[in-house]
Amino acid sequence: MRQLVLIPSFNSGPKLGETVRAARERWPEVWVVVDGSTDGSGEALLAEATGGPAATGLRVLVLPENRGKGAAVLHGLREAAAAGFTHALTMDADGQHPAERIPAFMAASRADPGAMVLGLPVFGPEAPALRVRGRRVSNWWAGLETGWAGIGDSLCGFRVYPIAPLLAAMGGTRWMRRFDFDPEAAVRLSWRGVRAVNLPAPVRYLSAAEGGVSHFRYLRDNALLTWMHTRLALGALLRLPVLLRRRRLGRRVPPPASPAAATRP
Ligand SMILES: Nc1nc2c(ncn2[C@@H]2O[C@H](COP(=O)(O)OP(=O)(O)OP(=O)(O)O)[C@@H](O)[C@H]2O)c(=O)[nH]1
Ligand SMILES: [Mg+2]
Repeated sequence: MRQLVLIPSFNSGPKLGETVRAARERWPEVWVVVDGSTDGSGEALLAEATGGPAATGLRVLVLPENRGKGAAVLHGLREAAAAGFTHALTMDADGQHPAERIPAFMAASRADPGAMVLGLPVFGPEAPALRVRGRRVSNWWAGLETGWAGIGDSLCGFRVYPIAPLLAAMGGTRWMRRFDFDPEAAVRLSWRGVRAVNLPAPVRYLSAAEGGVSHFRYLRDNALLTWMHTRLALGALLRLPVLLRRRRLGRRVPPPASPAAATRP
């Protein structure tokens, strides 16, 4: 088993350098995929990565054009698999994810290598209510699509994936390349029989003054997520016999009553 930290980054500004430093303090192998960034953050990191022995374990892959978060992760996963890595911890480049949780997540993955270790976000009071409510809806759908197989949070990008089944899942669809990556990865891996281990992960929303950047666009990305859940719900219908059999075997998690109930605080 070989584990690395994989950070997709698109125009993350100065937070990219801070995030990478924090990750490298906790893990020896940290790779960054710079996804067609135009803000100079990639160049600065690239210079650091070619800076002699201090850069050992740091690798920066640069995509010349922006392709989307999922496509950036996929590029990193393929390179990582070719280099002999078996598991990847993905985390955002924008300072929202807790680097101090890397060792605990990697340990959980080592204890159960066949599983995916999913971050269960613990939000502070600054988290936008609309986003927190929206993810409850996404979580409800992910539960339904997997027969309530135990996905704690469908959207959190702080996770450890077993690389081989994720590459197989992504190879089978042309979706999962943008914002639809995180939920679809969890659902498709669950369909492939990959168990979910859920661990808490504090997630911060940084103000612009603190260097926070988000590329989430409410209408565009909610439309993408709605289409994603539509096709995953159809995929779940096709897999209904398998999902029902798994539920009968006892791998069930009690579902909330409805998406509306799931959105109630
Ligand atoms: N949105 C977006 N993110 C990308 C892309 N390529 C790489 N990423 C990285 O994917 C991660 C998630 O992107 P964010 O825009 O922060 O999305 P998010 O954290 O789910 O959304 P917020 O909760 O609003 O911050 C970050 O590390 C981005 O830098 C891309 O094309 N679009
Ligand atoms: Mg973010």
